[in-house]
Amino acid sequence: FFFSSRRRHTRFKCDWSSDVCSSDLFTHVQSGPTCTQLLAWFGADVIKVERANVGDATRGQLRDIAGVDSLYFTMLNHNKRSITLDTKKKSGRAVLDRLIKDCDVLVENFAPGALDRMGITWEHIQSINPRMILASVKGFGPGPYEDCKVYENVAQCTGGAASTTGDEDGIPMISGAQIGDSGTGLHLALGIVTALYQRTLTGRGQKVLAPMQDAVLNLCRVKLRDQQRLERTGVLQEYPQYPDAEFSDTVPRAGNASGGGQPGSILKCKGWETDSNAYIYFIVQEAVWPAICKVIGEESWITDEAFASASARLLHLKPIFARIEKWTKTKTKYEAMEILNQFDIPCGPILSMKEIVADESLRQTGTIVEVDHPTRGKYLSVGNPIKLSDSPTVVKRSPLLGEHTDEILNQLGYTPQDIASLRTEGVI
Ligand code: CAO
Repeated sequence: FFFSSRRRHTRFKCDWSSDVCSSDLFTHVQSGPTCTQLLAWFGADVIKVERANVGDATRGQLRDIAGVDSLYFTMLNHNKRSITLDTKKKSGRAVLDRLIKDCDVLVENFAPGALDRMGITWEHIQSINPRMILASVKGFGPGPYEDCKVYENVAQCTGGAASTTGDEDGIPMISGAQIGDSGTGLHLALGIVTALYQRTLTGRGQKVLAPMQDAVLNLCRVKLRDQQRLERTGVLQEYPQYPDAEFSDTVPRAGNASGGGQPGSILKCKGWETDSNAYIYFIVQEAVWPAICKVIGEESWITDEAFASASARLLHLKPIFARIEKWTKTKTKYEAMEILNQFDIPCGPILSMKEIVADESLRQTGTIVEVDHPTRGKYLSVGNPIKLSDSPTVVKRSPLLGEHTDEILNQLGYTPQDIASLRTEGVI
Protein backbone atom coordinates (compact mmCIF):
# COMPACT_ATOMS: atom_id res chain seq x y z
CA PHE A 1 0.00 0.00 0.00
CA PHE A 2 1.36 3.47 -0.92
CA PHE A 3 0.45 7.20 -0.73
CA SER A 4 1.80 9.90 -3.10
CA SER A 5 1.34 13.60 -3.43
CA ARG A 6 3.52 13.50 -6.54
CA ARG A 7 1.38 10.92 -8.24
CA ARG A 8 -1.62 13.17 -8.09
CA HIS A 9 0.13 15.44 -10.52
CA THR A 10 1.53 12.65 -12.66
CA ARG A 11 0.10 9.32 -13.65
CA PHE A 12 -2.28 8.28 -10.88
CA LYS A 13 -5.56 10.00 -10.44
CA CYS A 14 -6.38 10.76 -6.85
CA ASP A 15 -9.92 11.13 -5.61
CA TRP A 16 -8.83 12.42 -2.23
CA SER A 17 -9.57 16.02 -1.52
CA SER A 18 -6.16 16.39 0.15
CA ASP A 19 -2.84 15.96 -1.63
CA VAL A 20 -2.29 12.30 -0.88
CA CYS A 21 -3.05 9.12 -2.85
CA SER A 22 -2.19 5.55 -2.03
CA SER A 23 -1.66 2.15 -3.49
CA ASP A 24 -1.69 -1.11 -1.64
CA LEU A 25 1.17 -3.54 -1.92
CA PHE A 26 1.54 -6.90 -0.31
CA THR A 27 -1.10 -7.08 2.32
CA HIS A 28 -2.82 -10.37 2.77
CA VAL A 29 -5.09 -12.21 5.20
CA GLN A 30 -6.65 -9.75 7.69
CA SER A 31 -4.32 -7.35 9.51
CA GLY A 32 -2.78 -5.58 6.51
CA PRO A 33 -6.00 -5.52 4.45
CA THR A 34 -7.89 -4.00 7.39
CA CYS A 35 -5.41 -1.13 7.39
CA THR A 36 -5.44 -0.51 3.66
CA GLN A 37 -9.22 -0.83 3.44
CA LEU A 38 -9.55 1.99 5.94
CA LEU A 39 -7.17 4.14 3.93
CA ALA A 40 -9.08 3.30 0.76
CA TRP A 41 -12.33 4.32 2.44
CA PHE A 42 -10.76 7.66 3.19
CA GLY A 43 -10.04 8.08 -0.52
CA ALA A 44 -6.60 6.55 -1.01
CA ASP A 45 -5.95 4.81 -4.33
CA VAL A 46 -5.11 1.37 -2.99
CA ILE A 47 -3.45 -1.11 -5.32
CA LYS A 48 -3.39 -4.67 -4.05
CA VAL A 49 -0.46 -6.63 -5.44
CA GLU A 50 -1.20 -10.35 -5.61
CA ARG A 51 0.62 -13.35 -6.94
CA ALA A 52 -0.55 -14.31 -10.46
CA ASN A 53 -3.11 -17.15 -10.48
CA VAL A 54 -2.94 -17.35 -6.68
CA GLY A 55 -3.92 -14.07 -5.07
CA ASP A 56 -4.54 -13.38 -1.42
CA ALA A 57 -5.11 -16.76 0.25
CA THR A 58 -8.33 -15.48 1.78
CA ARG A 59 -9.99 -15.32 -1.65
CA GLY A 60 -10.40 -19.08 -1.36
CA GLN A 61 -10.75 -19.51 2.40
CA LEU A 62 -14.07 -20.16 4.19
CA ARG A 63 -15.88 -20.08 0.87
CA ASP A 64 -19.67 -20.19 0.97
CA ILE A 65 -20.06 -20.22 -2.85
CA ALA A 66 -17.83 -22.46 -4.96
CA GLY A 67 -15.40 -20.60 -7.20
CA VAL A 68 -16.40 -17.17 -5.88
CA ASP A 69 -14.26 -14.82 -3.77
CA SER A 70 -15.04 -15.56 -0.13
CA LEU A 71 -16.74 -13.13 2.23
CA TYR A 72 -13.50 -13.22 4.19
CA PHE A 73 -11.80 -11.57 1.22
CA THR A 74 -14.57 -9.35 -0.08
CA MET A 75 -15.27 -7.82 3.34
CA LEU A 76 -11.62 -6.81 3.86
CA ASN A 77 -10.75 -5.51 0.42
CA HIS A 78 -13.36 -2.95 -0.56
CA ASN A 79 -12.41 0.11 -2.59
CA LYS A 80 -9.10 -1.38 -3.78
CA ARG A 81 -7.69 -2.23 -7.19
CA SER A 82 -5.96 -5.55 -7.85
CA ILE A 83 -2.86 -6.18 -9.93
CA THR A 84 -1.30 -9.61 -10.27
CA LEU A 85 2.47 -9.64 -10.21
CA ASP A 86 5.14 -12.25 -9.59
CA THR A 87 7.66 -10.16 -7.73
CA LYS A 88 10.17 -12.98 -7.66
CA LYS A 89 10.60 -12.78 -11.44
CA LYS A 90 13.00 -10.18 -12.82
CA SER A 91 10.46 -8.29 -14.90
CA GLY A 92 7.98 -8.49 -12.03
CA ARG A 93 10.54 -6.81 -9.78
CA ALA A 94 10.94 -4.13 -12.42
CA VAL A 95 7.19 -3.42 -12.31
CA LEU A 96 7.39 -3.35 -8.54
CA ASP A 97 10.20 -0.82 -8.64
CA ARG A 98 8.04 1.38 -10.86
CA LEU A 99 5.28 1.19 -8.29
CA ILE A 100 7.72 2.04 -5.50
CA LYS A 101 8.91 5.02 -7.50
CA ASP A 102 5.42 6.37 -8.07
CA CYS A 103 3.69 5.54 -4.82
CA ASP A 104 3.88 6.87 -1.30
CA VAL A 105 3.29 4.02 1.09
CA LEU A 106 4.13 0.35 0.82
CA VAL A 107 2.15 -1.74 3.26
CA GLU A 108 3.08 -5.36 3.86
CA ASN A 109 2.32 -8.04 6.38
CA PHE A 110 4.46 -10.88 5.11
CA ALA A 111 6.27 -13.25 7.40
CA PRO A 112 9.44 -11.69 8.85
CA GLY A 113 12.22 -11.46 6.27
CA ALA A 114 10.01 -12.16 3.22
CA LEU A 115 10.40 -8.64 1.84
CA ASP A 116 14.19 -8.76 2.22
CA ARG A 117 14.27 -12.19 0.55
CA MET A 118 12.51 -10.59 -2.42
CA GLY A 119 15.29 -8.00 -2.49
CA ILE A 120 12.97 -5.21 -1.39
CA THR A 121 15.12 -3.92 1.45
CA TRP A 122 14.60 -0.55 3.10
CA GLU A 123 17.83 0.63 1.45
CA HIS A 124 16.53 -0.44 -1.97
CA ILE A 125 13.22 1.34 -1.40
CA GLN A 126 15.01 4.48 -0.22
CA SER A 127 17.30 4.46 -3.24
CA ILE A 128 14.28 4.50 -5.55
CA ASN A 129 12.02 6.77 -3.55
CA PRO A 130 13.29 8.48 -0.39
CA ARG A 131 9.78 9.75 0.31
CA MET A 132 8.40 6.23 0.52
CA ILE A 133 6.81 5.08 3.77
CA LEU A 134 7.24 1.36 4.46
CA ALA A 135 4.52 0.14 6.79
CA SER A 136 4.60 -3.38 8.23
CA VAL A 137 2.59 -5.61 10.48
CA LYS A 138 4.61 -8.33 12.17
CA GLY A 139 3.71 -10.71 14.94
CA PHE A 140 6.38 -9.37 17.29
CA GLY A 141 8.72 -6.42 17.49
CA PRO A 142 12.50 -6.85 17.85
CA GLY A 143 13.34 -9.56 20.39
CA PRO A 144 13.44 -13.32 20.79
CA TYR A 145 10.28 -13.95 18.74
CA GLU A 146 10.80 -11.46 15.94
CA ASP A 147 11.18 -14.18 13.30
CA CYS A 148 7.92 -15.94 14.16
CA LYS A 149 4.83 -16.07 11.99
CA VAL A 150 1.72 -15.00 13.85
CA TYR A 151 -2.03 -15.27 13.41
CA GLU A 152 -4.84 -13.53 15.27
CA ASN A 153 -5.23 -15.89 18.19
CA VAL A 154 -1.49 -16.14 18.77
CA ALA A 155 -1.41 -12.36 19.15
CA GLN A 156 -4.34 -12.44 21.56
CA CYS A 157 -2.33 -14.92 23.66
CA THR A 158 1.01 -13.12 23.54
CA GLY A 159 -0.46 -9.65 24.02
CA GLY A 160 -2.09 -10.50 27.36
CA ALA A 161 -5.70 -10.70 26.17
CA ALA A 162 -6.20 -14.46 26.52
CA SER A 163 -4.77 -14.74 30.04
CA THR A 164 -7.10 -12.00 31.25
CA THR A 165 -10.23 -13.12 29.35
CA GLY A 166 -12.58 -15.95 30.31
CA ASP A 167 -14.45 -17.37 33.27
CA GLU A 168 -12.89 -16.89 36.67
CA ASP A 169 -12.25 -20.62 36.98
CA GLY A 170 -11.93 -21.46 33.27
CA ILE A 171 -9.13 -21.68 30.72
CA PRO A 172 -7.69 -18.64 28.88
CA MET A 173 -10.18 -17.38 26.29
CA ILE A 174 -9.96 -15.85 22.82
CA SER A 175 -12.23 -12.91 22.01
CA GLY A 176 -14.45 -12.90 18.94
CA ALA A 177 -13.32 -9.35 18.26
CA GLN A 178 -10.27 -9.55 16.02
CA ILE A 179 -8.06 -7.38 18.15
CA GLY A 180 -4.87 -9.05 16.90
CA ASP A 181 -5.53 -8.62 13.19
CA SER A 182 -8.00 -5.79 12.75
CA GLY A 183 -6.77 -4.11 15.93
CA THR A 184 -3.21 -4.07 14.60
CA GLY A 185 -4.39 -2.87 11.19
CA LEU A 186 -6.01 0.11 12.89
CA HIS A 187 -2.80 0.91 14.73
CA LEU A 188 -0.83 0.67 11.49
CA ALA A 189 -3.22 3.01 9.68
CA LEU A 190 -2.66 5.67 12.32
CA GLY A 191 1.10 5.20 12.04
CA ILE A 192 0.90 5.65 8.28
CA VAL A 193 -1.17 8.81 8.46
CA THR A 194 1.27 10.20 11.04
CA ALA A 195 4.28 9.34 8.87
CA LEU A 196 2.59 11.00 5.90
CA TYR A 197 2.02 14.12 7.92
CA GLN A 198 5.61 14.13 9.15
CA ARG A 199 6.76 13.73 5.58
CA THR A 200 5.08 16.98 4.68
CA LEU A 201 7.46 18.62 7.19
CA THR A 202 10.64 16.60 6.59
CA GLY A 203 10.28 15.51 2.97
CA ARG A 204 11.42 12.02 4.00
CA GLY A 205 9.65 8.71 4.31
CA GLN A 206 10.17 6.35 7.25
CA LYS A 207 9.40 2.83 8.40
CA VAL A 208 6.23 2.20 10.38
CA LEU A 209 5.98 -1.03 12.35
CA ALA A 210 2.90 -2.29 14.20
CA PRO A 211 3.69 -5.58 15.96
CA MET A 212 0.55 -7.57 16.77
CA GLN A 213 1.69 -8.38 20.30
CA ASP A 214 2.18 -4.68 21.03
CA ALA A 215 -1.16 -3.67 19.52
CA VAL A 216 -3.03 -6.27 21.59
CA LEU A 217 -1.16 -5.19 24.71
CA ASN A 218 -2.13 -1.60 23.98
CA LEU A 219 -5.76 -2.70 23.88
CA CYS A 220 -5.17 -4.61 27.16
CA ARG A 221 -3.71 -1.54 28.85
CA VAL A 222 -6.20 -1.77 31.74
CA LYS A 223 -4.95 -5.24 32.60
CA LEU A 224 -1.38 -3.99 32.96
CA ARG A 225 -2.85 -1.30 35.19
CA ASP A 226 -4.50 -4.05 37.27
CA GLN A 227 -1.28 -6.08 37.47
CA GLN A 228 0.43 -3.16 39.16
CA ARG A 229 -2.54 -2.50 41.46
CA LEU A 230 -2.54 -6.18 42.42
CA GLU A 231 1.17 -6.16 43.20
CA ARG A 232 0.71 -3.14 45.44
CA THR A 233 -2.50 -4.04 47.26
CA GLY A 234 -2.92 -7.82 46.84
CA VAL A 235 -6.56 -7.50 45.74
CA LEU A 236 -8.69 -6.21 42.88
CA GLN A 237 -11.92 -5.25 44.54
CA GLU A 238 -14.01 -4.98 41.38
CA TYR A 239 -13.04 -8.52 40.26
CA PRO A 240 -15.44 -11.42 40.94
CA GLN A 241 -12.76 -13.12 43.07
CA TYR A 242 -13.26 -10.40 45.69
CA PRO A 243 -13.96 -10.74 48.59
CA ASP A 244 -14.26 -14.56 48.86
CA ALA A 245 -11.38 -16.02 46.83
CA GLU A 246 -7.61 -15.64 47.04
CA PHE A 247 -5.71 -13.61 44.47
CA SER A 248 -2.46 -14.98 43.05
CA ASP A 249 0.40 -12.75 41.89
CA THR A 250 -1.04 -12.21 38.40
CA VAL A 251 -4.20 -10.58 37.05
CA PRO A 252 -6.92 -13.26 37.01
CA ARG A 253 -9.67 -13.73 34.48
CA ALA A 254 -12.66 -11.64 35.46
CA GLY A 255 -15.55 -13.33 33.67
CA ASN A 256 -17.91 -10.60 32.56
CA ALA A 257 -17.12 -8.20 35.36
CA SER A 258 -16.67 -4.64 34.23
CA GLY A 259 -13.05 -3.61 33.88
CA GLY A 260 -13.78 -0.06 34.92
CA GLY A 261 -14.47 1.63 38.21
CA GLN A 262 -18.20 0.95 37.84
CA PRO A 263 -19.14 -2.69 38.54
CA GLY A 264 -21.02 -4.49 35.77
CA SER A 265 -22.33 -7.92 34.88
CA ILE A 266 -24.25 -9.86 32.25
CA LEU A 267 -27.70 -10.70 33.56
CA LYS A 268 -30.42 -13.03 32.34
CA CYS A 269 -33.55 -11.57 30.76
CA LYS A 270 -36.95 -13.01 29.94
CA GLY A 271 -36.56 -15.94 27.58
CA TRP A 272 -32.98 -16.83 28.56
CA GLU A 273 -33.93 -20.51 28.90
CA THR A 274 -34.37 -20.83 25.13
CA ASP A 275 -32.64 -17.79 23.66
CA SER A 276 -28.86 -17.87 24.10
CA ASN A 277 -28.69 -14.08 23.75
CA ALA A 278 -31.52 -13.07 26.10
CA TYR A 279 -29.14 -11.17 28.37
CA ILE A 280 -28.34 -7.59 29.22
CA TYR A 281 -25.14 -5.96 30.40
CA PHE A 282 -25.95 -3.96 33.49
CA ILE A 283 -23.66 -1.38 35.09
CA VAL A 284 -24.12 -0.32 38.68
CA GLN A 285 -22.99 3.22 38.09
CA GLU A 286 -22.52 5.09 41.34
CA ALA A 287 -24.42 8.16 40.14
CA VAL A 288 -27.62 6.19 39.51
CA TRP A 289 -27.60 3.85 42.49
CA PRO A 290 -30.82 5.34 43.97
CA ALA A 291 -32.56 4.93 40.62
CA ILE A 292 -31.41 1.30 40.36
CA CYS A 293 -32.80 0.59 43.83
CA LYS A 294 -36.13 2.13 42.90
CA VAL A 295 -36.41 0.24 39.60
CA ILE A 296 -35.73 -3.15 41.19
CA GLY A 297 -37.91 -2.41 44.23
CA GLU A 298 -35.21 -2.25 46.90
CA GLU A 299 -35.54 1.37 48.00
CA SER A 300 -34.14 0.59 51.45
CA TRP A 301 -30.76 -0.14 49.80
CA ILE A 302 -30.44 3.57 49.03
CA THR A 303 -29.65 4.28 52.68
CA ASP A 304 -28.69 0.82 53.98
CA GLU A 305 -25.03 1.08 55.06
CA ALA A 306 -24.19 -2.24 53.43
CA PHE A 307 -25.18 -0.88 50.01
CA ALA A 308 -25.24 2.90 50.19
CA SER A 309 -21.64 3.59 49.11
CA ALA A 310 -19.70 2.25 46.14
CA SER A 311 -16.98 0.82 48.40
CA ALA A 312 -19.54 -0.96 50.59
CA ARG A 313 -21.22 -2.41 47.52
CA LEU A 314 -17.95 -4.00 46.35
CA LEU A 315 -18.31 -6.45 49.25
CA HIS A 316 -21.79 -7.46 48.11
CA LEU A 317 -21.69 -7.43 44.31
CA LYS A 318 -22.90 -11.02 43.93
CA PRO A 319 -26.12 -10.54 45.94
CA ILE A 320 -26.66 -7.13 44.33
CA PHE A 321 -26.45 -8.54 40.81
CA ALA A 322 -28.55 -11.54 41.81
CA ARG A 323 -31.30 -9.16 42.97
CA ILE A 324 -31.07 -7.04 39.82
CA GLU A 325 -31.22 -10.20 37.73
CA LYS A 326 -34.42 -11.23 39.53
CA TRP A 327 -35.84 -8.03 38.01
CA THR A 328 -34.24 -8.33 34.52
CA LYS A 329 -35.58 -11.89 34.23
CA THR A 330 -39.09 -10.43 34.24
CA LYS A 331 -38.35 -8.29 31.15
CA THR A 332 -37.04 -8.93 27.68
CA LYS A 333 -33.63 -7.35 27.09
CA TYR A 334 -35.27 -4.64 25.00
CA GLU A 335 -37.93 -3.91 27.65
CA ALA A 336 -35.23 -3.74 30.33
CA MET A 337 -33.16 -1.41 28.16
CA GLU A 338 -36.11 0.90 27.60
CA ILE A 339 -36.96 1.13 31.29
CA LEU A 340 -33.35 1.53 32.45
CA ASN A 341 -32.67 4.23 29.86
CA GLN A 342 -35.45 6.34 31.36
CA PHE A 343 -33.30 6.55 34.50
CA ASP A 344 -29.94 6.94 32.70
CA ILE A 345 -28.81 3.56 33.99
CA PRO A 346 -26.02 2.36 31.68
CA CYS A 347 -26.87 -0.99 30.11
CA GLY A 348 -26.88 -2.77 26.77
CA PRO A 349 -28.64 -5.80 25.34
CA ILE A 350 -26.50 -8.72 24.17
CA LEU A 351 -27.14 -8.49 20.43
CA SER A 352 -26.72 -11.46 18.16
CA MET A 353 -25.23 -11.00 14.69
CA LYS A 354 -28.71 -11.69 13.34
CA GLU A 355 -30.11 -8.80 15.37
CA ILE A 356 -27.26 -6.49 14.37
CA VAL A 357 -27.88 -7.27 10.70
CA ALA A 358 -31.50 -6.18 11.16
CA ASP A 359 -30.56 -2.93 12.92
CA GLU A 360 -31.99 -0.12 10.83
CA SER A 361 -29.88 2.64 12.40
CA LEU A 362 -26.61 0.83 11.60
CA ARG A 363 -27.74 0.64 7.99
CA GLN A 364 -28.67 4.28 7.89
CA THR A 365 -25.25 5.36 9.14
CA GLY A 366 -23.47 3.11 6.63
CA THR A 367 -21.91 0.91 9.29
CA ILE A 368 -23.77 -2.00 7.76
CA VAL A 369 -23.85 -1.83 3.99
CA GLU A 370 -25.17 -4.00 1.20
CA VAL A 371 -22.62 -4.43 -1.56
CA ASP A 372 -23.14 -5.90 -5.02
CA HIS A 373 -20.45 -8.17 -6.45
CA PRO A 374 -20.29 -9.46 -10.04
CA THR A 375 -19.86 -13.13 -9.16
CA ARG A 376 -21.22 -13.26 -5.61
CA GLY A 377 -24.26 -11.02 -5.95
CA LYS A 378 -25.43 -8.95 -2.99
CA TYR A 379 -23.85 -9.37 0.43
CA LEU A 380 -23.65 -7.45 3.67
CA SER A 381 -20.50 -5.89 4.99
CA VAL A 382 -19.32 -3.60 7.74
CA GLY A 383 -18.77 -0.16 6.28
CA ASN A 384 -16.43 2.52 7.59
CA PRO A 385 -17.03 2.85 11.33
CA ILE A 386 -15.25 6.23 11.36
CA LYS A 387 -17.48 9.07 10.20
CA LEU A 388 -16.09 12.29 8.73
CA SER A 389 -18.63 15.07 8.40
CA ASP A 390 -17.24 16.37 5.09
CA SER A 391 -16.06 13.09 3.60
CA PRO A 392 -18.69 10.36 3.64
CA THR A 393 -17.42 6.91 2.71
CA VAL A 394 -18.75 5.15 -0.37
CA VAL A 395 -18.12 1.42 -0.03
CA LYS A 396 -17.19 -0.18 -3.37
CA ARG A 397 -16.89 -3.91 -3.99
CA SER A 398 -13.57 -5.72 -3.72
CA PRO A 399 -11.64 -6.29 -6.96
CA LEU A 400 -11.51 -9.60 -8.78
CA LEU A 401 -8.04 -11.12 -8.94
CA GLY A 402 -5.97 -9.00 -11.34
CA GLU A 403 -8.99 -7.00 -12.43
CA HIS A 404 -6.93 -3.83 -12.77
CA THR A 405 -3.63 -5.29 -13.94
CA ASP A 406 -3.75 -3.78 -17.43
CA GLU A 407 -5.12 -0.47 -16.21
CA ILE A 408 -2.38 -0.05 -13.60
CA LEU A 409 0.42 -1.16 -15.91
CA ASN A 410 -0.87 1.26 -18.48
CA GLN A 411 -0.78 4.04 -15.88
CA LEU A 412 2.80 3.06 -15.10
CA GLY A 413 3.67 3.56 -18.76
CA TYR A 414 3.63 -0.03 -20.05
CA THR A 415 2.40 -0.45 -23.62
CA PRO A 416 -0.12 -3.14 -24.63
CA GLN A 417 2.82 -5.07 -26.17
CA ASP A 418 4.79 -4.88 -22.90
CA ILE A 419 1.73 -6.09 -21.03
CA ALA A 420 1.22 -8.98 -23.45
CA SER A 421 4.79 -10.14 -23.02
CA LEU A 422 4.58 -9.91 -19.20
CA ARG A 423 1.50 -12.10 -19.47
CA THR A 424 3.30 -14.63 -21.69
CA GLU A 425 6.16 -14.75 -19.18
CA GLY A 426 3.68 -15.52 -16.39
CA VAL A 427 4.68 -12.39 -14.49
CA ILE A 428 1.14 -11.01 -14.34
N1 CAO B 1 5.07 -12.69 -5.96
C1 CAO B 1 5.97 -13.60 -5.55
N2 CAO B 1 6.05 -14.09 -4.32
C2 CAO B 1 5.16 -13.63 -3.43
C3 CAO B 1 4.18 -12.67 -3.76
C4 CAO B 1 4.17 -12.19 -5.09
N3 CAO B 1 3.28 -11.28 -5.50
N4 CAO B 1 3.44 -12.43 -2.68
C5 CAO B 1 3.91 -13.22 -1.70
N5 CAO B 1 4.95 -13.94 -2.15
C6 CAO B 1 5.78 -14.88 -1.39
C7 CAO B 1 6.55 -14.24 -0.27
O1 CAO B 1 7.68 -13.56 -0.78
C8 CAO B 1 6.89 -15.43 0.58
O2 CAO B 1 8.01 -16.10 0.00
P1 CAO B 1 9.28 -16.63 0.86
O3 CAO B 1 8.70 -17.52 1.90
O4 CAO B 1 10.09 -17.35 -0.17
O5 CAO B 1 9.95 -15.46 1.45
C9 CAO B 1 5.69 -16.33 0.38
O6 CAO B 1 4.95 -15.78 -0.70
C10 CAO B 1 4.76 -16.51 1.54
O7 CAO B 1 4.64 -15.35 2.33
P2 CAO B 1 4.34 -15.47 3.88
O8 CAO B 1 5.44 -16.28 4.50
O9 CAO B 1 4.11 -14.14 4.44
O10 CAO B 1 2.97 -16.28 3.90
P3 CAO B 1 2.53 -17.50 4.82
O11 CAO B 1 1.21 -17.90 4.28
O12 CAO B 1 3.53 -18.56 4.94
O13 CAO B 1 2.35 -16.83 6.27
C11 CAO B 1 1.42 -15.29 7.85
C12 CAO B 1 1.19 -16.10 6.58
C13 CAO B 1 0.21 -14.42 8.06
C14 CAO B 1 1.55 -16.24 9.05
C15 CAO B 1 2.69 -14.44 7.73
O14 CAO B 1 2.61 -13.68 6.56
C16 CAO B 1 2.92 -13.50 8.91
O15 CAO B 1 3.34 -13.92 9.99
N6 CAO B 1 2.69 -12.20 8.68
C17 CAO B 1 2.95 -11.17 9.68
C18 CAO B 1 1.93 -11.18 10.77
C19 CAO B 1 0.52 -11.00 10.25
O16 CAO B 1 0.19 -10.08 9.55
N7 CAO B 1 -0.35 -11.90 10.66
C20 CAO B 1 -1.77 -11.69 10.43
C21 CAO B 1 -2.32 -12.72 9.63
S1 CAO B 1 -4.09 -12.61 9.69
O17 CAO B 1 -4.50 -13.64 10.94
